Amino acid sequence: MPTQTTASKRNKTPKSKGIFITFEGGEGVGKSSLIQEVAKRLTQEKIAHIATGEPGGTPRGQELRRWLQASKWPSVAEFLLYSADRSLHVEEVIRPALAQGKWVLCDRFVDSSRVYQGQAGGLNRLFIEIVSTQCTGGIEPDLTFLLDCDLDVSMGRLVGREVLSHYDQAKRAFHEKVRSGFLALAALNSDRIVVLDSTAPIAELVTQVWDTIKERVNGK
Ligand code: ATM
Repeated sequence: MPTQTTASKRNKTPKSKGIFITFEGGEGVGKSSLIQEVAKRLTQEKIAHIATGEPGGTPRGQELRRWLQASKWPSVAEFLLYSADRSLHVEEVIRPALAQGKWVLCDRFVDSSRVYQGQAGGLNRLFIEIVSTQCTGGIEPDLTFLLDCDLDVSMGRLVGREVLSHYDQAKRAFHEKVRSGFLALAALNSDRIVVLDSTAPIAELVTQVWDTIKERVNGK
């Protein structure tokens, strides 16, 4: 079963001034386009923010991203590389931005490890939670948008990309596990994770994101 992040657990997160919003989902679901559009909206609203993502949110993280994509890693080593990337990202980018009162829009975070390495990859869940807590120092997203999409659509989008990673080439069964893993995680964390139909027009998705932000993080 996916790990549940309860509201009470999140309340123990050290208080930060900014708002931390993550975007999750399988590959080819359109996370980066949505993040760009939400960032534009924040700029219009004169809200200080950054858009970042994992793996590769720091210069050394970019190196780790190259390693991760260059070959297939044993599952524990792979998870530890994602974790090293996350630890650098939190310390060098996310925590400082939140402390300055900026909103952080982040393409993937711990939920990706929970699903790709845990649900789909079979890595021990407790191990993932313990290492991830050390890497994040307890920082957790205030809100997460899960872009969900039928596999035929998302895998069709991937075909248009120039370089296919080893993940892209993996069997459809793996992508099915990823999709169902994310949906299960969302069902267990409905106070934090909002599921969006990624086939909806982008303008509609931005409106949904904006309405949810106003409703859920209002008054933080
Ligand atoms: P993007 O294509 O969203 O940049 O993600 C790169 C890959 O990293 C993605 N591959 N696929 N499919 C998911 C994978 N990933 C993990 O497996 N675990 C993690 O913790 C993170 C952050 C990413």
